[in-house]
Formats: sequence, structure tokens, C-alpha cells
Amino acid sequence: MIAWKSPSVPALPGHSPELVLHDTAAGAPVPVRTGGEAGLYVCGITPYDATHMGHAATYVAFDLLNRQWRDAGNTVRYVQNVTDVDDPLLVRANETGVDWRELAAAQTQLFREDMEALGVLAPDHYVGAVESVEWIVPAVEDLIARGIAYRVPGTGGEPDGDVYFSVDAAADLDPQEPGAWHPGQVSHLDPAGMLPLFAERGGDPERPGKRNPLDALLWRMAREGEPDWDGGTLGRGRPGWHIECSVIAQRFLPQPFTVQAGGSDLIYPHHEMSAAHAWACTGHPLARHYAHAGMVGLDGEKMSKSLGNLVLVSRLRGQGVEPAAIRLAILAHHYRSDWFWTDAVLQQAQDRLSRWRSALPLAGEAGSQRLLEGLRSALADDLDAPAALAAASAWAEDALQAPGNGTGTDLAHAALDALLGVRL
Ligand code: 5CA
Ligand code: ZN
Repeated sequence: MIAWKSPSVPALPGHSPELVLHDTAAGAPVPVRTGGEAGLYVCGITPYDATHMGHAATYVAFDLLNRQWRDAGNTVRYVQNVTDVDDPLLVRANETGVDWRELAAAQTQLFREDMEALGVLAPDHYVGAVESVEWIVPAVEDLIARGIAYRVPGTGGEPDGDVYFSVDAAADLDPQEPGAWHPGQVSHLDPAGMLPLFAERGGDPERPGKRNPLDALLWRMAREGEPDWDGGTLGRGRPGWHIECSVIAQRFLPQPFTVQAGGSDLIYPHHEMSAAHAWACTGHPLARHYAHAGMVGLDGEKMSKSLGNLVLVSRLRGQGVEPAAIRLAILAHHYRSDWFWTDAVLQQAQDRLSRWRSALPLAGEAGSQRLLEGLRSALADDLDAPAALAAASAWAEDALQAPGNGTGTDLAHAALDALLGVRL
């Protein structure tokens, strides 16, 4: 699929230091060694409703990662998927009487417009689940042939032949190899901790015939009223969710690539299973590091399409809110923290933006150099956007109190644009 139009990124003098990033799998901040070539996969939307502030916060968070890497001199290869066929999308399409393809296309287009407005750098490969079916089928056939995946008989009117991934068989593959996947590698959960999350996040622990309740669906056989595709020896059907991201990442990125990212709701089972699938398919770890953004909520609950408590980026834009202010409101929170959207958060961001704008023409050379260094060191320290905003606000207050001659205006403008994605 086509992505969206990337904003230009101004060149800056010098480079950012090497990034230290909190790695969920390591459970600690770790130096991210890229060797000059970084690979990023950020899990994309399931396009059945418009982009809300939680999605926006996740994509802005990893946009900072992309920008930090580039400023540190890396070439970045960035891949994102669109889960353009999955249960929640089909349910919403049925409820509203809209064709699922039209729903997905319309919401994906709205997402593109939101990302472009927010100044998020576009992925190099933007790949739909539908487009990836032809790559998923041989991967699942191979897992069956090697005894890592198995078919489950139908019960209660379900068709025979849904294919599941055996987590136990995957865990037994070369367990001594460095980088071998083992259950809990990404999430650090034990089976008792996994079970409720698996059930809550699209899994089916109770499905009769599974070898382990935590085995994940790889291929769902065709059912009346659901779209299906040619599955070769699997039979007609559609892919499971985790294998979609795993196969797309395997196809468009080297293995292991640098960072697999998404919101913290994806740690288990999605990223745990994507990593397991990749290890089982190729004998290589999926990614070197796993990074997760906190959950944004509204009125005391996680913002989610299923709860319906949404602040939509497109609605705010429609009300005339400037996208740069939305971006600053997001950046006022550390990407790993959970936080709630409020009107006050947006007001603060708008005030901050206008303060920076008043300061810009007054900026002196030395102050803008300090700003650049402040932004760089904040971002290199686990993408600490609040610290970066504090550095920028200190820069603005200095310039307003002791106006310079504008010799730092261009540098400050470029630094805030390139590193924070905020164009004054
Ligand atoms: N299509 C899958 C990923 S393959 C999916 O989770 N889609 S989604 O539309 O539900 O979410 C898109 C991205 O936004 C994911 O990275 C998800 O982790 C993140 N996300 C969802 N809700 C929130 C929230 N309330 N706060 C922060 N991030 C969120
Ligand atoms: Zn994903």
C-alpha cells in the first residue's frame, strides 16, 4: 500500500549520541548498537475506527526514535503494517453494514492524513495483511511440515483444520542457541500471567483440541460470511494476527532487526508470539530490542475503540486545533508512562507553542547551540521528550528575557523541526 507523505527533515550540524532505550525484553535501558543501519517495525492500526490520541502517541513516540537514529547518522529502514482484515474490523463492518474493504480503506486513509498532519515520518514499507497472505501461507505450511504447527478439528459447527502454533514445540527448537525464543522472552510473564491477557487480546484459550491453551491461531479456515483467500495446502481461509506482523517484518527487514515497537498492550501475546513465529520460521530472533509506549486514556479508562472513549485526531483537527499543538501535548509525557488526555494538556501545549514562537526571532547563537545539545541528550536518554521540552522552554525563556539578535533563529527552528518534529 502507499504510505503517506513524509515531512522533510532539516540537516543539523554534528550528530546525536548513541541511543539508550528501555528494552522490554531486557527489562532495562540498553545501548542500541546499530552499526549505522537501523531497522524499525511499528505495529500499525486495525482500521475500523479513526486514529485516536493513543494511536497518535504511539506513532509519535517511535517517530522520535526514527528522528534520533537519523540524527545519530543511521540509515533507517522503517516498516509498518495495517491489519486490514481481522475480527474486530469484520464485526464493525457487519454492525454498520459497510463492506469491510471500504471500511478499512476509508479508515486507513484518515490515518494517513492524521499522520501527515502530525509530522510523523512515513514508513518505507506500509504493508496490509491482505497483501501479505501470499507470504504467510508458505510460512504456515512449513511450520506444519516441521511439526511446529498443527490442525485442530472443528467442533460445534466450526470447520475442521484451523491451524495453531505450538508454543511448546517452538520452545524446544535449539533452546541452547543464543537468541533462542522461550515463552516469556519478551513479556516476562509466566503461563498464569499470560492466560488472562491471551483471552482478552484476541486469543482463544478455551478452544477444544489445542495442545496448549496459549497456542496462537495461524490460519483460520474459511467460514460463511467471512472473507477468505487461497491457502494452498492449508485450504481457503485467512491468517491469524501475530503471523501477519512476523512475516511482514521477516520480509522487509533483516533478521534480527533493531527495534520491534508498539503500544504496551501488544507486549503479550502479540510481540511474544511474533517473536516466537519468527524464531520458529527462520532460526533467527525477530528483533534485537522491543520497545513499548504507555497507554493513553480518557476519563479514567484506557482509550480504546471497543470502549468508545475516544479523542480523535481528525476531530481535533476539524475543530481547528493545530497539529503541532497535538504533537506537543503528546510529547509532554514520557512515551513509557500511561497518561490521560485532558483539555488542560492541550491548553498547556498551545501555550508552550506560542511561547516558543515568540522566542524564535529573538534567539541568539549560543542559546540555540545549547538547545540543540539539550534536545539531543534528552532524546538519546530513552527518548525523554519531557526533558527535551524543558530544554526548549528554558531556551525560549532565556531568549525572551535577554533577547539576542536572531542569529540562532534558523538553528533553533531546524533543531525543533528535525528532532521533535515540531515546526514553529
Ligand atoms: N493492528 C494491531 C497491531 S498489529 C493493533 O493493535 N491495532 S490498533 O489499531 O489497536 O492499535 C494501533 C497501535 O496503537 C498499536 O501499536 C497499539 O499498541 C497502539 N495503541 C492502541 N491503543 C492505545 C492507547 N490507548 N494508548 C497508546 N497506544 C495505543
Ligand atoms: Zn503487529
